[in-house]
Amino acid sequence: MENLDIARTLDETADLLEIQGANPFRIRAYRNAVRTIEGLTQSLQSMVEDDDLTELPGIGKELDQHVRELLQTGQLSTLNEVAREIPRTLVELTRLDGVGPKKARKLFDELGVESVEGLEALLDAGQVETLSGFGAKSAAKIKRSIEDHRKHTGRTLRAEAEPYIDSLIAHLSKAPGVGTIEVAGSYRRRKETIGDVDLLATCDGDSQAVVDHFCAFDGAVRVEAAGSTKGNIILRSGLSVDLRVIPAEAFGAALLYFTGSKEHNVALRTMAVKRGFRVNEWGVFRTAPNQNEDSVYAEDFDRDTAERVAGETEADCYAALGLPWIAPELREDRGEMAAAQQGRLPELIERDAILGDLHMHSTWSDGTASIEEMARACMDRGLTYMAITDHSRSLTMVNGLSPERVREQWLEVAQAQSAVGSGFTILRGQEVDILKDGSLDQPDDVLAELDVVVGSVHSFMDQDRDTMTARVLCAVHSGFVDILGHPTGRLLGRREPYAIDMEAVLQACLEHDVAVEVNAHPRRLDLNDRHVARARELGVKIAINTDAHETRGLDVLRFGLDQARRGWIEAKHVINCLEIAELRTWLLARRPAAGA
Ligand code: DGT
Ligand code: CA
Ligand code: CA
Ligand code: ZN
Repeated sequence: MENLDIARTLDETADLLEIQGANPFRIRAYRNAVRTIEGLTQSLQSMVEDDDLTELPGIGKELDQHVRELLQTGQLSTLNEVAREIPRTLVELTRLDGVGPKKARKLFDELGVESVEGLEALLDAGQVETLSGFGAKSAAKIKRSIEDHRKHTGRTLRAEAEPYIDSLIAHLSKAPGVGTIEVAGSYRRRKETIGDVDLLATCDGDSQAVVDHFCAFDGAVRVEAAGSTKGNIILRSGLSVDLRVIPAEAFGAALLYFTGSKEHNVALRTMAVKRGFRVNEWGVFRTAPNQNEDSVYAEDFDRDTAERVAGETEADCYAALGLPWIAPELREDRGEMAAAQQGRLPELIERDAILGDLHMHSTWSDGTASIEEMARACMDRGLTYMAITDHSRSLTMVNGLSPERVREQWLEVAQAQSAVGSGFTILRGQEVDILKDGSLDQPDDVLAELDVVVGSVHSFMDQDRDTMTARVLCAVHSGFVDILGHPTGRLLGRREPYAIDMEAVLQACLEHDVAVEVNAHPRRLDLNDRHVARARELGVKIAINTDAHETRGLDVLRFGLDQARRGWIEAKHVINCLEIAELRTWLLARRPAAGA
């Protein structure tokens, strides 16, 4: 079992225990262990013999036993026991917006609901709204979240696939005769979710041996296909992985083809045909000019007379067509072909360009680290500034800050600042709720004294489009909001974006010089790639923030960068690429004078 499979099993056990109503401390112990395991760089399998796992944070005797049992048997008896009382399918119910563990239990106990499908049937029959604690409104909400949920099943967050892919590549690199290995497909294009994984490899020997080695991956539960140059396996998580073994001289052409997107491939082929070339997964071919130009498919040209002009690397293939190499993030047929032809491809933002992080939480609200710990973790990651942005008072569930507590927090910010020294700057920020009516969840004097205000919607997300748009515009017009946080409120695979006129929001952000956030959390990643591209087109500033709730949460920055790159973003568009002095100048200039 991979670390991630162990973490997943323990997490599921915790979910079931929660539905069962077990002791919250016990549940938390499981969750802490999950967090620790997810953060390990070594495999538990390799640690279990020599190391005492209880020395790891969050792993006590019980969890140590669980990990050992899972590694030895692939099973967890505790999970099996709880599952006798609570069907495992109930966990899926708790993932629905509007159904927590308590409601799932109630639906199971009183109506015998065991699955999302079962729940849907009872919703349609009107049986849920009559249950105490539910009502028509909450039934309607659950109904909507079932629809949201449906749209996403089958796709995997790229961030969740990443560790599996890393171990697959490590495994594949030990195959006999294997050369270059690359991940193609949507994963390489850095899409937020992926349908399946497309691996490519070269080999200088027997390609069948490489496929066989691949199929023996111990994370595979099923081998779907194992041909001489192609294999497909299914991982425990359900993720499907394709492998294609490619001759080295065609690797670039194959990488280009299987990276896609399909739309980019079609655009590329169309252009190639016009210039007297054909492109397929084997290479770029020069063809006689008088061939049928109607079809862009490479199959219908005469292979014997065509001259193969490129194939070994992607750059060669593009160059043969007179184009610069196009970054995979741009390959969506959204103008990249024209930009490449005209020499105006963007200089996509890189990790090193990010100097600070302007959205994160501490123990003052729902974070797990102190302000100083967050600051030091940012410094470890090479940043030179940060804003601490805990929640505001209306979010009582997460201990949101009252005006009094905000002022108290500033004392601690000052202490943390002097502790870390002047080489790093801690800005006084806050994630201020945009309330139901569009007003902000702090009095003006507090807002005016904050260095950075991230304005976000966290409640009443089911408002209709006009109401929601007016609400957010009101906050943008207030003059106090510097950054519009996670602007659509979506949670990938869990919750759809709220209904909002993003064009109107972006226009207003432009007018009031408010930056929009690309929230780097892999489940959020809003703005999405198209909205990011539109913001760039309009000239709206972008912030790429982690929204970290623990020090490790700062590591998600790269997913935000990926999303920004998919929206053609360069460092010059991003406010947290500014040096602190420049950033301060921007913040001060747009802040209404304090007390005025
Ligand atoms: P996914 O897996 O749904 O997240 O998206 P992709 O883009 O990874 O799509 P996938 O796995 O079906 O195929 C990988 C790439 O292979 C795709 O981006 C383009 C190429 N490809 C696959 N099938 C076709 C096809 O029928 N026509 C063309 N032009 N390209 C294809
Ligand atoms: Ca794919
Ligand atoms: Ca595929
Ligand atoms: Zn938030």
